[in-house]
Amino acid sequence: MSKLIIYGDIHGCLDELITLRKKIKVKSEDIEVCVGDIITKGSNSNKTLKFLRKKGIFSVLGNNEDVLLKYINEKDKRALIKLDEDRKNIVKNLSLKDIEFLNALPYFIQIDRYTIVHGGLQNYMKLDNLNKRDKDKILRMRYLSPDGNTLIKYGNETKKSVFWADIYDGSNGFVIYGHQRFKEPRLSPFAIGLDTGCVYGDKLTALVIEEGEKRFVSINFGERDV
Ligand SMILES: [Mn+2]
Repeated sequence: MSKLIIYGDIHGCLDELITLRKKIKVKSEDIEVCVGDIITKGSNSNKTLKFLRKKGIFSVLGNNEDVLLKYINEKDKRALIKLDEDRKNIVKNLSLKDIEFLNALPYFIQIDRYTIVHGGLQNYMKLDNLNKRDKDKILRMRYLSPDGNTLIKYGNETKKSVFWADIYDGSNGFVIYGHQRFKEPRLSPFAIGLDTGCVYGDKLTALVIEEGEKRFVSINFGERDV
């Protein structure tokens, strides 16, 4: 039986990804998908991209890839996008194939009843009919107003804000997401958050689904042996 393997935010932590794949014992027939934010912040962003391409690992688009793509594709808006040294270096070292790969990243991937997105979903959204605003929200969603209608800007959440996954009703499948960092994988009735902050010194987590059974496998930042 092949496994479905979903990785949390990698952010250029290639060594940890390689170690995690060894620990999972990935086989050629397994399907591997990333929740986005595969690059930026970590030490090996460009190498990570090449690795994913070579291994046939899929990903959805993350907000960090989105910013780079805006910079690359919308040359007239470049002056408005401030890239730090890390991002400038990544852009400088991208091959045409890397850019093709990034441009092809979708907002969501659906496999069986699982829906993989970077940030999150709101209950009103229809995946087959997303407008530009919905797409932008999918990349950046964390907290919503108490009624669940309005996205709260990063850092502006209050005690009354609700985390999107806590009120998600499962209407677009069981969602696997990243973007919001947690100490441990976060379980909600119809969603699992996988960003456990590897690039910040915590760990890289994968959700492995095999014959309907789910398990988490993690590698600590800097861990090299399994
Ligand atoms: Mn993110």
